[in-house]
Amino acid sequence: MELRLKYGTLRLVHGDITEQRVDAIVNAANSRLMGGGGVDGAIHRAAGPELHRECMEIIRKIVRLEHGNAVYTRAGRMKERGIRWIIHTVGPVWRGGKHGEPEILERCYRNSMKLAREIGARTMAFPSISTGAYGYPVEKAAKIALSAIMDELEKHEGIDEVRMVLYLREVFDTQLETLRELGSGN
Ligand code: AR6
Repeated sequence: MELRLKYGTLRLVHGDITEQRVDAIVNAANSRLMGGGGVDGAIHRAAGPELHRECMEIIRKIVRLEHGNAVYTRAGRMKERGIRWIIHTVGPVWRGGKHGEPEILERCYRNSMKLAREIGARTMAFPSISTGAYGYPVEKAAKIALSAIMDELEKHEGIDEVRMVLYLREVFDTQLETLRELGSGN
């Protein structure tokens, strides 16, 4: 499903983010940019060791990436697939919802899109940040993710397409339902 907003299109895809032909893919990273499991592991494997080296250079400068913030690196071997940048953001760890988790998650999406505009990425892909190892409930996360992306695409010029790439069928189905609800409310 896709939804056309003022400055760009939001599209939902069931698939693997490392296989998307977009300018930038977003990584659900950790504060140390160490690589890990889930989508982070898949991105590091696909990009190769150069990505880890670049991440460590960033950590030498900033020590840690705070939850909700975003930085970018090149895409290592994924360059061959047409991906130019990886935007790394750290989602909130779910602790019941009253510890600022919704605000942090929203900032992940908005800051990643701001960074994409700054580096000139016109197409980008997001995973469902925080809904794996960090335990954020999928439906709640879908509302925040899609509302933030839609709002950014209504307000800011520069990104032509944002793809939400959902790896698990049930996460895709939840996002689809949420987008239908949000889209019809427009
Ligand atoms: N493409 C797209 N989505 C994927 C892929 C893929 N190849 N693989 C998994 N997902 P998670 P988090 C989905 O755990 O919750 C890491 O160890 C997955 O099904 O990757 O933000 C980091 O280093 C889920 O829906 O990220 C951090 O320590 C979504 O990606 C921590 O996990 C997010 O799940 C971050 O946890």
